[in-house]
Amino acid sequence: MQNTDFKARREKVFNMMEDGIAILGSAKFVTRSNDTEYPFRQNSNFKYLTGINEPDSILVMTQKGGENKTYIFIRKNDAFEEMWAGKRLGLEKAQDLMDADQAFDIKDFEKEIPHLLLGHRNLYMHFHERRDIFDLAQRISGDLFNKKRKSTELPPSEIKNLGAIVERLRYTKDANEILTMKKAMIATDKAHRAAMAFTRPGRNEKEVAALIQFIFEKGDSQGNAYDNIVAGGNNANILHYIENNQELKDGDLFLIDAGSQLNYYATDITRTFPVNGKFTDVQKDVYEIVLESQKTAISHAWPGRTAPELHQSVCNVLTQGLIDLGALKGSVEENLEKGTFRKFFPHGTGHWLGLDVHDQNPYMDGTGNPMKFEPGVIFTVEPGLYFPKGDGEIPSHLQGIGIRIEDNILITDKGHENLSSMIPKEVKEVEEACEKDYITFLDL
Ligand SMILES: [Mn+2]
Repeated sequence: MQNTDFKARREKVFNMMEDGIAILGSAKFVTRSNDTEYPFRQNSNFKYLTGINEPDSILVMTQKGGENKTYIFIRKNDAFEEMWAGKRLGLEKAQDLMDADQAFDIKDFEKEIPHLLLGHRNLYMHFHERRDIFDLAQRISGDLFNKKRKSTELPPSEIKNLGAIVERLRYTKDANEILTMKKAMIATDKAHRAAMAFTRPGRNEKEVAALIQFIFEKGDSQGNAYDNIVAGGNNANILHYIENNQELKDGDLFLIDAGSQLNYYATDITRTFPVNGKFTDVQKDVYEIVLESQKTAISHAWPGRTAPELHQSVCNVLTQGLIDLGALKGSVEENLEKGTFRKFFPHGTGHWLGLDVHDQNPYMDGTGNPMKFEPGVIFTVEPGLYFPKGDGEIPSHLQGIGIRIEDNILITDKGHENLSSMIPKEVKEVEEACEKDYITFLDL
């Protein structure tokens, strides 16, 4: 990515600000236990505006009288610290990478921030993240106000949500972002195919999970975008099942929701296939209903359409399907009116996708209406049907079946592009993929 991308994005933020100062903190290390930490994961908005991958960093953007300035506070180079904990970017490289006007040592934040705060009416901060920086900025503004109340240079008196501005910009992805997500999809495709080929009765979910993770880490790939769901048989009916440690049984289905990431850009793909490679008749019947609902929803993915419209199209197809399967009684109309499908399809049809797997983009516009699709918007379409074992209200031949099919859709000028169309999805394609030799996916 070019340095100018970050500057261009900040330029757009400046354009949406009225004179003011914006303060945005990086992510922090999160404790795993005692003195060990989880792998560092940068805050997505911070990454989007700076490109910087380090903790203990704060972005400050000021706008006054048409003049825009960007400052970065970050850890200084320190040979001793870097010997223990790894290389740091340092002030100069950070300033260069993100094309900032000036870089400061993060240790000087409290010293420098008062004079940066003065003379701006509006303080832009993320309302829901880094409460510590939020509190600090308010405390320092309060102290300054008490000292300077008779001066012409006052600290900010109004707080605005920076998150809403950045997350609206993130709603449409540029050409670089789209290319990155397409590249991330290569490993995701490979991992799903490898899982289909590798799976057979007697294997454990965790072995398949490890194979997927291996492919997500191999070569230029950069791991998983979220905790992979690797759910055999009835485990598929636990929507966020991540234990991934049970034996796979002959005759069961196998639901895998797994996506790799690249430069933090997520893919999010679900496929469901038979453990032994062949769908039973009833599994196929349910699968075809979910697949039809998914294709119907994707066919409505055009600029100007909305996510609720896609969801409604899914609900219509699934309700008819549930009646055909004998899981629901009565007419399509009365079932839709009562929302009876929710027992078997309790989640939404999809979500925005980008730097976060559930990308932080608005779902509603300023007037309380659903956001309209625009070219560059990317989202998931992931209908499912779930029939948990042991629920006496569910016909016994359906119990234990849990199916979800999820693709990632890009809205284009002319309609849409399915970014995951290469991953087997039709019954015949899936059964053929299950026949393949998994060794070919390992490149050892
Ligand atoms: Mn998803």
